Amino acid sequence: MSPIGSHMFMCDIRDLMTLAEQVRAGNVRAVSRLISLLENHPGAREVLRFLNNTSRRTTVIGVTGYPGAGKSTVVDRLVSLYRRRGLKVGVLAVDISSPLTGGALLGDRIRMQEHALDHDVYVRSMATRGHHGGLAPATGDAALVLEAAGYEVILIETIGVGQNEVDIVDLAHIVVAVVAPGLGDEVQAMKAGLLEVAHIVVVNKGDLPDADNTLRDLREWCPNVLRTVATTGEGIPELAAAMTRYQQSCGVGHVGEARNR
Ligand SMILES: Nc1nc2c(ncn2[C@@H]2O[C@H](COP(=O)(O)OP(=O)(O)OP(=O)(O)O)[C@@H](O)[C@H]2O)c(=O)[nH]1
Ligand SMILES: [Mg+2]
Repeated sequence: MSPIGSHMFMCDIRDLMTLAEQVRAGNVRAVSRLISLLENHPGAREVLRFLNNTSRRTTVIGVTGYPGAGKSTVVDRLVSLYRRRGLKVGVLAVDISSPLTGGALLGDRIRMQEHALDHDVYVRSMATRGHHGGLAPATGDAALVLEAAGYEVILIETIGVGQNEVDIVDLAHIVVAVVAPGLGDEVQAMKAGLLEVAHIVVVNKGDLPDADNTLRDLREWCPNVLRTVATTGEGIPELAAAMTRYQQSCGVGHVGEARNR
């Protein structure tokens, strides 16, 4: 057996295989343990080949946009919607570890408490640790772990700042950009970067007076623009439907369709 890792961490390949097996059985503790392992010890990536992800049909949805646009609120609503359809949902919230979002994580946790007792919802925040591209280094690996554990929809919340937002495209089947009305210059900057990679653009906070202008403005740039009011849930079923349509048109799996169990 080949031990991997540093002196701080030794893990027998047999232990990793056992852990992978527990993950595949849907064991939540094993999921958390393995993600932590992957975050802290790149050597543990060897485990990924034991996850046998080949036959799964997981949909990975990236939700990105400026701080405060309402990403977490949109994600929370989508979690509820997919749960009502009987799907297991994983959420990876990438924390940019910046003063900008200082209090946001706590807010996310409080909101997500509604799902805390639901065994079919897994929520985890991940730190970017200075990694560029708006994702934490192990986000992709964490998504693979959740997929192996049988999560059918994985929502990745990440901050998009202009041109930095490229990694999410490699990771997610669908990228949703969340924009709030009245951002002005920020929306202009997003057009150059984020909106180019987004498959669907959501103008959230559709209850604000400036929402119509922002919608009109963005529709000149992007065919797939929707309005949501995430705080009330307005527009969320339409967003889910738009994602399903997008996936069907691309022939990549089925987003959030209820399955016969
Ligand atoms: N008026 C209004 N407020 C909203 C709406 N959606 C979210 N908010 C509020 O906007 C604030 C930010 O929402 P979040 O969901 O935390 O936004 P976020 O994009 O995840 O923020 P960060 O993670 O900090 O980047 C919260 O106070 C929400 O209650 C909406 O549709 N209308
Ligand atoms: Mg958030």
